[in-house]
Amino acid sequence: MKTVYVLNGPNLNLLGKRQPEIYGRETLADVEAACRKLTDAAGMELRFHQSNAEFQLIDWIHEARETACGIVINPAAFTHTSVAILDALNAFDGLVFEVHISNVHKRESFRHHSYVSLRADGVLAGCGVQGYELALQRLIRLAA
Ligand code: DHK
Repeated sequence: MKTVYVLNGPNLNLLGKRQPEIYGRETLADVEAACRKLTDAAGMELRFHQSNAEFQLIDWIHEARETACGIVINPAAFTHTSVAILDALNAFDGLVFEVHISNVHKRESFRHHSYVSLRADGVLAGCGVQGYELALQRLIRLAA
């Protein structure tokens, strides 16, 4: 059975409560349920995680090296700062899709640059939490 990781960075544990005018009212549990529907239907295993700690996200990416065919990642604020997450993703051989709930290009200029985009096979921004499903659908199609 193929395994897929969906990783979420800092503050996404507050999804649904934090700035709903930007990030919407759906929770991370709603996102996980939607992702699980897709991986179940594809006969894949889903490992869905969130952390506020950079090292934890890196450790999950390292774990994925051994086990997974792809990673969907919303690195949240680490998108714009973390060379360490980019380096970890560069050490991963499978598919990588980067998701942003909001359209980061419509927001402050410090959100326009992404280290992770240097590695990502695809980037989804501004599709709300549906971006996770769109990314996962693409990953599943490519990995099948
Ligand atoms: C989420 C965050 O927490 C921000 O730091 C990013 C991203 C955008 C999102 O749109 O999902 O800048």
